[in-house]
Formats: sequence, C-alpha cells, structure tokens
Amino acid sequence: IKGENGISQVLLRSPRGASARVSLHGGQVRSWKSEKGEELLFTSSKAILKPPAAVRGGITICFPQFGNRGSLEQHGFARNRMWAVDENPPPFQSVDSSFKASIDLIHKSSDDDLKIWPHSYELRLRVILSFDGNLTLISRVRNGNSKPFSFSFAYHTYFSVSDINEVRVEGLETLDYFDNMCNRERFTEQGDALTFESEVDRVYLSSSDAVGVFDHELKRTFVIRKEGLPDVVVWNPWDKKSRAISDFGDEEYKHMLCVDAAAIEKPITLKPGEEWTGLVELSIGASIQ
Ligand code: TA6
Repeated sequence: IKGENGISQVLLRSPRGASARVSLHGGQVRSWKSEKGEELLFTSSKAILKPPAAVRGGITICFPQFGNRGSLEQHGFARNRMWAVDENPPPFQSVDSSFKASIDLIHKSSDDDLKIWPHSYELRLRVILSFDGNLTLISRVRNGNSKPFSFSFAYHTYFSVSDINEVRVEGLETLDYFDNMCNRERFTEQGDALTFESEVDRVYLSSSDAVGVFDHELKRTFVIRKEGLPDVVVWNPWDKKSRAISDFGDEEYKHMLCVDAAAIEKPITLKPGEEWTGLVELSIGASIQ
C-alpha cells in the first residue's frame, strides 16, 4: 500500500483483525493495531512524514549507533534510508507452523554510507504478525567486510499509553542503568516498578528477557520479550523537553512511552562473514507476573 507520504508500506493482517504496517522508509513499523482496532504504537500528530528523517513514533531501527554515542547522526542512519523487500531471505531460525503474516526487508550500505561508516553489511528485518496479533521483529546483521566491525542496536519503540501517570514498567527492578539525564552516570534501580513523574532517559543494563509496560487505566500490559538484546531503554521527554522537540506536541508526552530492546552497553562485534540476530516480540497481556 502507499503511505500518506507516498512511500510504500506493507500491511500485515491477522485473521482476527490485528494488523501492522511497515514502511520501506527505514524499515519502520508505523502502526500496530489490536484485534479491536486500537492503535498500540504512538505517532506524533506533528510527525514529519517526508524523508529522510524517521517519522516520530512507531518502531525505528537504531543501527549502527544508538543515540549520540558516536560520530553518526542520532540513532545511526539505517532508519533514515530506503530499504527494499528481500525476495529471497536466507533461512531464519525455525518458525512454527501456525498462521503468520510476515515481510522481509533488507538494507545494505550504500557508497555514501560507506564514506561515513566504512563497513559493508547486510541488515535484514523480518516483521511477523502472529495469529494472536503479536508483533515480532527479527533483525540480522551480516559482516560483508574483510575486517571486524562493532555496532549498537535498538528497536526504538513508542508505545501508546492512556496517561503516563498511570503507567508502570515492570522487570527492571534492581538493575543497573545509565542515566542520560546525569551524564550517563551509573545507578542501581531501587524501586519496585518504574513510574513516571518527570523526564526519564535511561539505559537499563542486562535485563531479563521479559519486560512489561502496565497501563493501569486501560488495564493493559505490553509484554516485551527479547533475544540477543540485553539492554532496555526507557524514555519519556516530559513537558520541558517536549517543547524543544519540533515534531512533537507539547502535551503528547502524556500519551507515549519509549521502551526499547537494545544492545548498547556492550557493542556487538562481528568478524568477517559472521551474523548477529536480535529479536523482540511485543504482545498484549494481563500482567508479566
Ligand atoms: O534514550 C532515548 C533517546 O536517545 C533520548 O535521549 C531521546 O533523544 C530519544 O532517544 C529520542 O529519539 P528520537 O530519535 O525518536 O528523537
């Protein structure tokens, strides 16, 4: 299908009415809807749809850099490039036989990209919508160089929430985190579950493979299950930062929360010919406990 900005998107649909839309611009997941038709991902009403910058919202792929931790543009360039449909993807890890709608996309370094990051690679993304409406993203990075390279990675995920004051994140208790609000100083999480009353911008380190975002008002939990991605980013800009972001409404911070499955603290290193896989599965549950 054609997106609002004229760029092709792939629409995945489950027999029970859940759906997802994936754009060829950045391999970005632009929408994920439940069986009831509710949009589960946040997109800013002020989002700029015209490339090259990624649309503010949905799920963007941060590669080969996370945030501004390096010399590249914020969150790396892969999310700002055009991707292609991968017609003949090499075999992925085994998939069970139940219904799945899926699409395979690929992004390779262009000559211009090689000037700013001199490592050739293939980045593949498979997006799967299951019968139950769960959304799985599997990314694979292959080193096509004669030398090793290292990278960071994140599924930068804007969840839609009813009211940020009514949200808690479970599964990060007792973990160490880097606080971007305090020059990336390292702290240890003390609380039972994370709640929000001001700007939060943290990278939690080496979390367990399941994290929950509980929306008290909607009685809904996003369950984030991940593989190959040890870290979890939690970000809400709150009021002051919101006003400084031009493609974000002043009050929109109340209705979103970014929780990203990521590999940031320890960059991934691939030898020539080696491949890395990072998976995230998003589902709706009652609770993670
Ligand atoms: O930690 C998340 C973060 O890096 C924040 O510092 C914040 O700038 C955010 O990502 C926003 O990313 P985006 O590219 O969506 O503007």
